[in-house]
Amino acid sequence: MSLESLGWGPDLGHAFSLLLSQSSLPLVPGRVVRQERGLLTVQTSERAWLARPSGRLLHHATDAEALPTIGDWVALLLPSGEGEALLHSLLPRRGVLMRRGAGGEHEGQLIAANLDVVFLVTGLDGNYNPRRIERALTVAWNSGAEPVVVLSKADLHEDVSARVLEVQSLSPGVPVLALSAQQGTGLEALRERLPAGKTGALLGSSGVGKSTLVNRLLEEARLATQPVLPDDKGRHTTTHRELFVLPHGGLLIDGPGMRELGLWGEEDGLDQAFADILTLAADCRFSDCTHQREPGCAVRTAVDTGALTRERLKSFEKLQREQAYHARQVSSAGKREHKRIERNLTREVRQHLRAKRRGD
Ligand SMILES: Nc1nc2c(ncn2[C@@H]2O[C@H](COP(=O)(O)OP(=O)(O)OP(=O)(O)O)[C@@H](O)[C@H]2O)c(=O)[nH]1
Ligand SMILES: [Mg+2]
Repeated sequence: MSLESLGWGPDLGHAFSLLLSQSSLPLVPGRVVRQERGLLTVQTSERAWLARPSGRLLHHATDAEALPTIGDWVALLLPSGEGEALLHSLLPRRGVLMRRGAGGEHEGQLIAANLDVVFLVTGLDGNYNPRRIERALTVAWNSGAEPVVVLSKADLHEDVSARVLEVQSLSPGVPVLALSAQQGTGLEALRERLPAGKTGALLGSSGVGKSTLVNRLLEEARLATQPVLPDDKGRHTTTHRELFVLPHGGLLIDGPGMRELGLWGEEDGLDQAFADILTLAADCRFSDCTHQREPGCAVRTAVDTGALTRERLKSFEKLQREQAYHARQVSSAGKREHKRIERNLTREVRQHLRAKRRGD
């Protein structure tokens, strides 16, 4: 398999040559194409290798973001015979898709790296939830990739175009596609959003039909899929992440369904996901208008006239609060870390001075 068919380009080539010139090791480039818990599979131009991050890489990783994930381009050190390859280092990323870790508030969780497109999949059955779409759009914009909303299971809804219009109003400037993986309709529009060599990821709750869609695009039933029961909160049929090379050349990542998408990071995804509100706010009398009680507030006027729904404004404010709260949490965690480093440094300096005084 050529690296180009996996999305390799001149920038990566340059970064890799630079790495080679600084290292005496016989490193080989490849892309992480499968991730199952800590187990990574890296595809090189020759073959797929099971790979383990090197001790050096783990040692220098100060947070979760610095660890390898699906979609990453990496430099491998191959074993002399069979066995695992050593994942020596990550090549520079174009962006990462992250959410807040489900367990701890201070940890981000990597979903994928180097994405061009994030397909936010929502089922047109019972799964539809506008607030969830707004949240997912914010997370997707934060990754630096282009979001596309995919309304799946279009065969189960009698007025698909009305739903498409409704979702378009929630996602200004974002393409909204409706498709049925079961019937094979609407797939061409998705392929057009994922040209050859570009990487996309499917993001959506369990049971929305992500793997069914991949099977349909691959033109073979390669992935396991499973019916959703009426009382089901999601069965998590897919348990690992995998990158597929589709027949038309696009690259698509499927993974386990995700119910919660906590905001992570302080990127400007919120401003992009709610660009309509920001445009309105530019006309508020006060530049620091909070859209609560100030006179001359263009945002509240839009709510009063029905141009903006109250629910959408609430959703924006809620996500803003979540991001601000989280940013404070991160900065206090950052401060603690800083203090710890300072303490260690002071100790080292003291030891050094003491040693000097002793004359060693
Ligand atoms: N009617 C209809 N059913 C579909 C469609 N696409 C998928 N399904 C069904 O939805 C169920 C769940 O599909 P999966 O592809 O397993 O869903 P998933 O998103 O991969 O789920 P996880 O792997 O758990 O995240 C299966 O029974 C599919 O047959 C569709 O376009 N129309
Ligand atoms: Mg699946």
